[in-house]
Formats: sequence, structure tokens, C-alpha cells
Amino acid sequence: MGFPLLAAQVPFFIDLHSTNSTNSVATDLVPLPAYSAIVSMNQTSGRGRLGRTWLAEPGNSLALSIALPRQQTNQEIVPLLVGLAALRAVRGVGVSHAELKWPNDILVKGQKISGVLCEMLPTGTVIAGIGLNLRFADERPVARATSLAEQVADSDGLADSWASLLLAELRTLVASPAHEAHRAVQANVATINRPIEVDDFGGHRWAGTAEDVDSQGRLIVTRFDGESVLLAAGDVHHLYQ
Ligand code: BT5
Repeated sequence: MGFPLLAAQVPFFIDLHSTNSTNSVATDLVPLPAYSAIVSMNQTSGRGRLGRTWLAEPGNSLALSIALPRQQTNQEIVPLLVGLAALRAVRGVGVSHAELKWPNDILVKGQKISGVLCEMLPTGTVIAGIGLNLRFADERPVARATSLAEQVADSDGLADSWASLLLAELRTLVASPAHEAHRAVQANVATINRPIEVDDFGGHRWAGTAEDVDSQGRLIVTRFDGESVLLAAGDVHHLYQ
């Protein structure tokens, strides 16, 4: 399987037969032209956020890393824009009921199909890494996971279609005026107006209602005890999925 659609729209492209992490490879290659893309269908040590792991079976999962342009207006909400681009691409290949959970998980009926890890390098370059489950040969990597093949008819070109849609959406979102990018995020984060449970950085778990996402990408939550909280990082779980 190749990636002709993706390769045609980026300035620099590598398809690695096998790698520990496409984000690590991209980091080592910086400086890279903006929107350079590194992909692999066999990523052996995928990284998640907060030191967690992204699990992938050889041949059944796509790892994509994109070097983002350094000078752009939407720096603070870039991870959300990457999630939104991944969401639109998942919908674009036919999974119309996919949702974006703050900050950037793509879920289908509460099961994760795609995850995003954005890493800011000391030079200011941001490497956006996106993992997509294409199919599961055997067991699910985690209980609440799903794959494209469980949602739409599997086909050879699916990963390339998804990646090229994502790239096009991401370029548009990153280049759009800040208020438009923010509005697009607000309109698409399914966490807004939902009761949620939060695992915050302090190691605490509490519950509340997600009210909105502010212009810096923070989740505005009203705790069930009435306190208003601005969440810059952490994990949320949608209650009553
Ligand atoms: C993420 O972290 O979801 C970010 C995943 C980013 C992976 C891409 S692949 C290309 C690039 N190169 C890398 O090395 N990484 C990026 P987080 O939100 O922390 O979620 C991680 C959690 O998701 C794990 O602790 C598991 O619970 C769950 N998980 C792991 N693998 C999964 C999978 N294949 N499908 C669904 N859930 C998974």
C-alpha cells in the first residue's frame, strides 16, 4: 500500500517500512519544510500523551507525523486543530458519527479510533502525530478501541484517503483567522455541554459539566459543586455515553 494522494500534497514525504515512532523520526529530521509528512504502517513504540503508549499492530495501524509551520497564529489551539482535522478526515472516509473528545481523541460511540500527540520542540516547531486504527487482526489494543474497518468497508486506499483529507483540513484550519479556527473547534468538540469526569494533573478525579472551549483551547468546566474550572490539560471522560 502506498500513499500517492498524501505524497502529492506535501513538500517532503517518507514512508517508513518500520520505525519506533514517526514523531521521533520527524523530530530528528527537523528542520523540515512545513507540512512534511512521515508515515509508517509498522510503528513499534508509539507514544501517547503524558508518557502513555499508543499500541499498533504491524500493517493494521497508520502512524502519521506532520511538521507544522513555525509562524502561525493559532499556536495555542493547534492540538485541537489537529484533532479537528483528524475528525473531519475520519468523517470524510465515511464514519459520519465520529466525535471529537477534548482535547483530541476521535471516538466512535465512545470507542477510540484515532489519537493525537502534538510535541513542541525547543526550536518552536510543532510535530503533530496522529495514530489511526485501520483494522484489528486479533484483539483490540484496549477495550474501548475501534478501527476504520469496523465502521466502513476496508479498502487499500483508505489510509491514504484519510491522511490526505487530514492534511488538507489541517492546512486550512492552521491558516484560518484565529476566531474562525476557535469557532470551528467550539462547533465540533463533542465534550461541550456534556457531563464529564476529569482526571486532572494533580491526580484528582472530579465531575462537572463542560461548558465551552476558550480561545486558548482550554476546557471551561462547571464542577458539580458549583466551582468553575479552566482545564488546560488532563483527561476527560464523557459520562452517560
Ligand atoms: C494518544 O495519547 O492518543 C496519542 C496517540 C498518538 C499516536 C501517534 S502515531 C504517530 C505519532 N508517533 C508517535 O509515537 N505517536 C504519534 P493519549 O491520549 O495519551 O492516549 C493513550 C491511551 O490510548 C493509552 O494509554 C491507551 O489507553 C489508549 N490506546 C493505546 N493504543 C490505542 C489504540 N491503538 N486505539 C485506541 N486506544 C489506544
